[in-house]
Amino acid sequence: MTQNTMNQPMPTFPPGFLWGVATSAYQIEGAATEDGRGPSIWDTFCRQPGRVHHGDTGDIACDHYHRLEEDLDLLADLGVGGYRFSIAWPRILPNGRGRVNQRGLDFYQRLVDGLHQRDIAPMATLYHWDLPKTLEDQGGWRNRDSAAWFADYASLVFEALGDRVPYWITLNEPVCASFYSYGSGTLAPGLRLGHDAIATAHHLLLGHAEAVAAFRASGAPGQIGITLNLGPTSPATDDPADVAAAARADALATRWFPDAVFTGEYPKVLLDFYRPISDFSFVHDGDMERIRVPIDFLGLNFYKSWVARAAELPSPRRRTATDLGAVSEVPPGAEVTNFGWAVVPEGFRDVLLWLRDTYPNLPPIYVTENGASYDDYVDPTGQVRDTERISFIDRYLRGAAQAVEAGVDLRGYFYWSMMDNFEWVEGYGKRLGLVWVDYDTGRRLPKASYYWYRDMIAAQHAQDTR
Ligand code: IFM
Repeated sequence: MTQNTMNQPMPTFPPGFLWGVATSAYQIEGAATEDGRGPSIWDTFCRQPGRVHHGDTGDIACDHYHRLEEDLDLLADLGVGGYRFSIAWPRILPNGRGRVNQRGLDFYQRLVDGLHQRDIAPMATLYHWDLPKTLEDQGGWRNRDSAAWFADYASLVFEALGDRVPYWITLNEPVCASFYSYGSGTLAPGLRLGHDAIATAHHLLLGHAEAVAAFRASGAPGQIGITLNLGPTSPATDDPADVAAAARADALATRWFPDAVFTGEYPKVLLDFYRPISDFSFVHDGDMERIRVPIDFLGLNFYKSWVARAAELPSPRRRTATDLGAVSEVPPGAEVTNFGWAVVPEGFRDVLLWLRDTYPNLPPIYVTENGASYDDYVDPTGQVRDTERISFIDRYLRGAAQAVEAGVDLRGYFYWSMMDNFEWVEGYGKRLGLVWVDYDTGRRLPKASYYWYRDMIAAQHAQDTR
């Protein structure tokens, strides 16, 4: 057993457990028009009035593009063994296809080399929501060709960095990049569609499968997986209408993507429910078999769970893919973060056990995101004492440790996020980082949680070498 600064015994994770932190390109890089980067759907979405809190954009973000060395040093001081970042497709291919922007590739070469110089393993995500605008103009993920566009881009990146990146993630949170981008329209490109939104989810998965195939063909030595965010949803009451509504909400928030990836099927409850709005003509012969391609690990993003109750349903003609006749709420009595998300450390344990028990062919798991937003501030002594975040991480790690103890093959944990950043529609209004960012000056200030996490990792490593 190791001690953490909360002075309670923290369970020891298995030797070699990969401790890390995560970020994504659009959320931290800035330099939106520099060195040949093309526009993405987020550049245009942010400029649509009313879409993003305060009208914020990722134009400058954390200015990571110019502060790369400083940020790499912060990672080294933190003592992490892994760093998860994403590659901006429009930096590499400004038009999504065709002309390659070498200066974009150079940036990621510097990042990957800088990580290796500091003994930090790179974990690269190929798609964290920043689709090149030119591709959206051609239908984006609604267009079945998007799978091939993505695989071509992925192949190019494998060629440039495949020898130096041990962990690859094809997609980050495809439920957000499809259902919440083309269905509810809360994320870029902000469309509210039915059948076509379900098709985007399918095309993203086809893109994933083609990228995995391209990776295997490239002969690169690393491992490849997909990152899924799961939001387990149970019924708010035992009223049959609430039970049915929760089953639909859970099928979307928890099962749609892992069922497809590990069983080659979509959940029947949603296939039946979607019939009035979709004939599923976008699923071609052989697609599901391709989507079930074996992967080396599952990336799990876990934050919260829900309870759901039945809600009114628009007529099929007006229905989007996220109109499920269900409303999801915070479980009664649950503590919440300042995002209003339930704090459910036991839910973390349960989702890990559920994955293990549901999918017999489940590969090892890396938690690729977990974190919390609180009302952080720099106090008069110049420090950010984010004790709530420390308590959050501490409790979630104990939940994860229980799952490991019960036999779940969990190989690593990446806190989201390394630093405060552009939180999508919340703009800069929500802070989840271990490092405070002063957005006026770009100055970085490690929070108390950064030092806590550093000490916890050091204590775990001390156990490893005992
Ligand atoms: O900031 C996001 C990240 O981009 C995807 N997962 C959830 C995080 C917190 O909302």
